[in-house]
Amino acid sequence: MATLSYKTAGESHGRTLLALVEGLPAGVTIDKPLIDAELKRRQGGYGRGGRQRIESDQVDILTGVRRGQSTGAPVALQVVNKDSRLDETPAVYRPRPGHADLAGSLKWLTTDCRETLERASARETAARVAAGGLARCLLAAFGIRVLGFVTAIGSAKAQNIDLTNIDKLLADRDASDVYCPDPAASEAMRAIIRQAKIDGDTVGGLCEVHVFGCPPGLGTCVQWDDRLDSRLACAVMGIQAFKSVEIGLGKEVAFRPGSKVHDPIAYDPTLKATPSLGFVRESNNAGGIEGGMTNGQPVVVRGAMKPIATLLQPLQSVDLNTKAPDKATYERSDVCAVSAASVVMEAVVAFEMARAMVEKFGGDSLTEMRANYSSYLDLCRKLPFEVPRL
Ligand code: EPS
Repeated sequence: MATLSYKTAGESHGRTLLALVEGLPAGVTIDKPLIDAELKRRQGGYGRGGRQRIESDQVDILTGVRRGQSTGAPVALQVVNKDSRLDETPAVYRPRPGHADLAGSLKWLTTDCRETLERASARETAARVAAGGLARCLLAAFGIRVLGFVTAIGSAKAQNIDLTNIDKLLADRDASDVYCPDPAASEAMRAIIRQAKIDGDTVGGLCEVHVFGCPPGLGTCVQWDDRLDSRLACAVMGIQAFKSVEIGLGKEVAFRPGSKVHDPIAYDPTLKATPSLGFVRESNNAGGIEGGMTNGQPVVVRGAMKPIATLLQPLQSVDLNTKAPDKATYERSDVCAVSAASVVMEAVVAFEMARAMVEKFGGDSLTEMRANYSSYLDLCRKLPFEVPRL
């Protein structure tokens, strides 16, 4: 089966960050300005630390693209670190609770947490945003849009998010420096970040990603690790500092009866031409996925990020060399990176959606994939078949 995959490499203060993307069909128009815009957004958000004033992340597309289009060969992406001084970075002997420091030092048999933290750092997510950018270029060819935003920072929660007008949602999100489309909530979020900074503390929050224009049948129910919901959960949980993932209603399903959870099905022939094929729902509690497959409704994924583990007022720790009690090390860091994390979440969700598209419709080229896509939707519209299917 054709599939799409990627790996990343690179340290926070190493020479560069890399992503190697395999399985991108030939003929996808690569929108470098779009990828760079997402990298820039990842660097932003109210509450970010000093590093982002040093870096100006841009993607270098090293392989697999000719004259602006993918060739079908692996695509190597690079985001160069300006703050590159890996060999000169100081040792860290006092692990930060909540960071990879202690677990990684024990794993790799060292007392210098630097060995672990350089790779564990969320700086690596720049490479994931670049890979997600390629996925978005593929999805754009099918009219699929992926939109992420922040819905909570600390106790400040978004209340009024109108999902019916995607362009307005995007404009409202981009008008907010915490990437939240609700202006009143954005103000409250800023106040929480300001206070955390004064207190020498950090804050986490919630991000939500919506995917519009998905055809039904992406993912599968036949194998647990090929379900689209399990793939999405893996991708989102794989983001540094993410502690929970939800699809649609998420954990709220546990507190309601079935009649208040499942989305009744209706048919509207005027929508037959859309990817929903005319099967409409008044609610989308399933978050667009039933049985591990898209059902034609927007896909909705939510992720919770814990507060950054590096505190200006450090928590209690021990020195790994002496075992004596001491305060955890303070490293330059962010007070809140939830806004940036929403961009990363958007990227990893986009990648999983693109992977599911390649697995269902994949061919070697976008032309072949498009032909498979439209013939599949045509077949769906022709149901029921007059002759037995098999
Ligand atoms: C980050 C870069 C890092 C941190 C942060 C995210 O840069 P530096 O360590 O040089 O300040 O600001 O990384 C972490 C949250 C972490 O835990 O390591 C980035 O580019 O996103």
